[in-house]
Amino acid sequence: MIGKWWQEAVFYQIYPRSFKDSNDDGIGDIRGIIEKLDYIKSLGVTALWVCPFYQSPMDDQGYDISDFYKISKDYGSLEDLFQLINELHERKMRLIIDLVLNHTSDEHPWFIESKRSKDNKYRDYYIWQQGNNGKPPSNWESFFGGSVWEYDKKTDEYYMHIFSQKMPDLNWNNKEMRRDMFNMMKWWLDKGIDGFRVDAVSHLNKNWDFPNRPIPKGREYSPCYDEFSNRLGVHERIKEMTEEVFSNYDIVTVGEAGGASIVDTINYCGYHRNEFNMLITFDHCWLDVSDDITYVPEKWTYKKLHLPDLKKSLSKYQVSLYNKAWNTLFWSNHDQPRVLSHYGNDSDAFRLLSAKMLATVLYFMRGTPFIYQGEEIGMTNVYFSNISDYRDVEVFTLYRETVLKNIASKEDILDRVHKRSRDNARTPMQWDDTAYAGFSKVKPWIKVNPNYIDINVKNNLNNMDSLYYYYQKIFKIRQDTKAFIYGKYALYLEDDPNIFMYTRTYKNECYLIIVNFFKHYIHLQVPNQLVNENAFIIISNYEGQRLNTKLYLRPYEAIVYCLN
Ligand code: TEU
Ligand code: CA
Repeated sequence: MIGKWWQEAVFYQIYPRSFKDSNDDGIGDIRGIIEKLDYIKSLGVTALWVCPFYQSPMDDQGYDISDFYKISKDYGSLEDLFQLINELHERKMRLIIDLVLNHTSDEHPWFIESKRSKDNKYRDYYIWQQGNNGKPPSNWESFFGGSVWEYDKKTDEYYMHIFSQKMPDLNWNNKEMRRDMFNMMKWWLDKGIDGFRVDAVSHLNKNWDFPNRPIPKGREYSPCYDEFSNRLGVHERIKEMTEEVFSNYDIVTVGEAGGASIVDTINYCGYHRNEFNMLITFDHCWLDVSDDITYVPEKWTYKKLHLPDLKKSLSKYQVSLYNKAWNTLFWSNHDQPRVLSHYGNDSDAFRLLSAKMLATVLYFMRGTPFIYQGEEIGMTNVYFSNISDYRDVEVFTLYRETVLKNIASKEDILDRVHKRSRDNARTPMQWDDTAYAGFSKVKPWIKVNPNYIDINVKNNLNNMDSLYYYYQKIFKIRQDTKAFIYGKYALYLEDDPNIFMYTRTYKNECYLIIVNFFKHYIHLQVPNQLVNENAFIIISNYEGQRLNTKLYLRPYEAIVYCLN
């Protein structure tokens, strides 16, 4: 299947709280997005994914929704959102919005009712269970740390929350709840949006036997995510959603399913599955976590990246999904550290080169690019020295479960937070070098990264060699070259620890992508069959070098050759 608009699209992800503040209250908003649409469009972006802007107590920055039909006062009004849709459509761009189905806020009227008594209509909208002799129903660990169960005194039962305590999980076995959710989805689609990114969808189905599972040494709960992730039953739910809602609209749907295997992925978004159009998974984002989970959950662990692991991970999806399903291509989002600090090199000397290398290696692959705000200007992780500068509930639970329980030192935890925290991606967008980076005229809800003086949109736009123009060029090339959209992928030198090299082939066209992933100089022997006298360079991050059987690659050098 080829030729769908979303296969040829370039998505730009916006985290509204941190993008642009239009009314100077320190919080980004919908009108701020509207102000910047021309900036985004000139990058070559054709569609936006905007993270949640619904009414919310903001325990998890809006993923905890207390009214699906209202816009948070922080972000504006429904009229603002309708204007955003219109302004996008006038520019021939599209909008997908976040659809959060796994949970609501504990301040949602459904949950307030649900808590009231065991026999009210909404009780069964959530997952309530009796305790086990004074203990929670199971020993499962929440993604945000601590137990997935929270005790409720009034009715003497526990409710499940796989994220924060303020995000009770919905019970997708309940038919009325599903009907209410489908109506909500239709309501939004009737407003003219072009699709959904479906949040945490892999968790809609749980193991209702709630078995206790082994607890790793030194830890309190069991990180047995498979009890509530990517279980087969979830596909029945998604199929029903497609039948009842999605299939009646000309839209795109992108599911988010952390931990989905290749088989799972094809189940979620295979061309003939009637589920989603694409899937977001994180295999390639987690290749530098270690198994040292003696006192912190896996996501806070670290080891050095082994490049062949990354090649294997990305290539596996490139190859296995061919003719079966369509890939998403992304390095970062609002839940990941900044890729430039994560897999690149954020030092002054190598920032630009490594950022261009990362863009080259990923965005010439097969699939739809999803870039994250600030990636195109080279934003980096932030290294706050105080825990109190962070805003993410996940950081607070980590701190509570380790430092406050005397399990780890403050320094240790801060170092892990520097590497992994989601707030790395959530500092305000850096527009220029004026106070607060031109994001707002007042102190923002989270501190600006101090490197905004150098790293900002204004500097990027004033320099033809900048990352912004490099991204623009990549997207232009993709748009003009079907081979980069539909061409077949083949990996070379899969065990080489430094070089990432692959080809894209389509009809009689062939392209060769070569990058040096690290900072040392490398002698590279290019396989003979790829070397061709007429090869020429399409894009590179240095003064280019002609294709030859022997190449000497400079730090982070990236080159794309046309071989025909
Ligand atoms: O993230 C979901 C998420 O991180 C997990 O579902 C993921 O699949 C898991 O870590 C895999 O092991 C989304 C949002 O992107 C995030 O910002 C929210 O905090 C979260 O859902 C809850 O809504
Ligand atoms: Ca604002």
